[in-house]
Amino acid sequence: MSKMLVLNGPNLNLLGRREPGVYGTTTLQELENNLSANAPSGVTLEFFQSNHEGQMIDRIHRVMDEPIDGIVINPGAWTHTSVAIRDALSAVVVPFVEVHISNVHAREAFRHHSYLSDIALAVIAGCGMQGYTFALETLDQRLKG
Ligand code: CA2
Repeated sequence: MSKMLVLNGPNLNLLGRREPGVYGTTTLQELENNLSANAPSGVTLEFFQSNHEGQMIDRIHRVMDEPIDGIVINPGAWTHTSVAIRDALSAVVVPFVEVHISNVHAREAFRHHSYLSDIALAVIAGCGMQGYTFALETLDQRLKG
């Protein structure tokens, strides 16, 4: 049995309600329901979304005192701005996969740099909601050795 934490950063609470051409029509709640229903065998999931950087950092820190085996994070715009989120993920020493719904490399230049990618187990971009599933499978495989 393993437990994974799925984190979503700022504005991702708007999924399915704005910009369907970029982010699709699935809401965050639907995404979380789908992931729970189709999680890899033996894997339980917990979800957290915040628009507040400090709240996200606090949530990441709590992983140090919890039986969390892996993190999937779509850091949203913090990807391109936040040394603080990087430092938090670095501190907890739990493997994480960085997910982007859109192909950030096919978008504006400011989305091409990530403060997280070089310390991530893997980076997935442009696969839509399926990217979260790929991330969970990647973590599951890694944890099984
Ligand atoms: O492609 C991704 O998943 C992003 O992480 C999404 C971020 C963006 O800043 C990154 O560059 C790439 C933005 C999330 C905004 O989410 C919305 C969802 C629906 C409607 C409006 C925004």
